[in-house]
Amino acid sequence: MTTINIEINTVAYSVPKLKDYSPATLDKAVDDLLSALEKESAAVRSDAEWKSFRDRWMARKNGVLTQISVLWLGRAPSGAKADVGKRFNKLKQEVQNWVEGAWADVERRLVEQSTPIASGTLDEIRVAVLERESLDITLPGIQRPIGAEHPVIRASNEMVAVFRNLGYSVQEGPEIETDYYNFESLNFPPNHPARDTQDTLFIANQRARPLREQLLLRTHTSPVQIRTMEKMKPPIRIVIPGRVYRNDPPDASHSPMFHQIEGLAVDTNITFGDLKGTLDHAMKAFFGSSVKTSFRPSFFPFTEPSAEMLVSCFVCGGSGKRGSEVCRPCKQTGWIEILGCGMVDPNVFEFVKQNGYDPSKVSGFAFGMGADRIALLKYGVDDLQLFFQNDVRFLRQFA
Ligand code: 2NL
Repeated sequence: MTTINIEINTVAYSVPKLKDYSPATLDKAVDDLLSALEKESAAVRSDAEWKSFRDRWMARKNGVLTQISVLWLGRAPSGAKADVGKRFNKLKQEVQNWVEGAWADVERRLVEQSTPIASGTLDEIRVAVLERESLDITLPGIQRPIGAEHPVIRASNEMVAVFRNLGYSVQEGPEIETDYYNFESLNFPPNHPARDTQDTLFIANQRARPLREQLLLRTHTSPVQIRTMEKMKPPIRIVIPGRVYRNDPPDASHSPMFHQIEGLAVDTNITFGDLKGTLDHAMKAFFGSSVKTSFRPSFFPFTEPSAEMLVSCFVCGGSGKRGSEVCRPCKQTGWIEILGCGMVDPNVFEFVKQNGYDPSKVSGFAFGMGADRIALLKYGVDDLQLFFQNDVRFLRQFA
């Protein structure tokens, strides 16, 4: 059998005006009030309900007691005042008792509902509640696991730190760039085939703009070097870490988003010797003092002459062999390609000539490397995709 409890909505009690002040009328009014009080008190179930019950009856502003003191006591003829006053004081006491009682019921209900704590007398329950709500502030706190630096960011920061220690400052710039900063000012003229090597991701609907203002995702961090030369006069020494984008399908060594670190030094009389000395030092500081460096000719649109730098393989020590096995990172050559570099092409300086970069007065070297690649090499990871899948079991190993 199913029992359905139906709650009958009764109209809430409201304080009536008294038509006379005879004891019979007063008795009846008090009785009505008390039975309403009892009923409302029994309906209180929760903390919030109890608060509104208390306020309805006892609030100074417009509570039932206040209304009674206005409507009954205040309007009583002088002959009835004393009697009404006495009844009012009794009522007040009665209301207080019911309100307190209702709270005790709520408390008891809370304890019963949620506890293994035993029931008992009100005092026993109070002690139990207190005990449960008490807090031992000498207990150790809850340890929340904190994240770890991502290996690519860590490698990038370590490389940046090497250059900071040489007096280089760190610069950053936008990842959405204009054609001018990403290509034109770096000596990639419009329609020049050198642009094809970059697999650029273009922002849609830019055709209506002049070419130099068209937006794209930067393919290298070099635009920041131009932006910095526009705002800082020579001499400068800067490193630029950041994300770059190319339309390369992802595989073990490619990703459409990857990280670069570029550097630039411009002053009077900067030579290729400065480039070699600086980069040789940087590689020893980053990979270990036993690595050697080697340079071979290359081409970049923004440097002339240009070179590729290699470091001796720090896995096989340059031998190309690991015991009887071949050395993978250097493909048995004993050398690993690490970065591209060169002397800043005078054509690049022409774009910032007005800010003191007159190619007949200053010279400089620049270099760029893949931060993801140096992280792969330094931490012995064999698949670039592991850096971007964000599997905590992988990332945790770098914590
Ligand atoms: C590479 C090669 C390189 C630069 C970047 C540069 C910037 C300016 C002027 C001249 Cl503003 N050069 N940057 C120079 C040579 C190489 O990067 O393979 N990067 C991953």
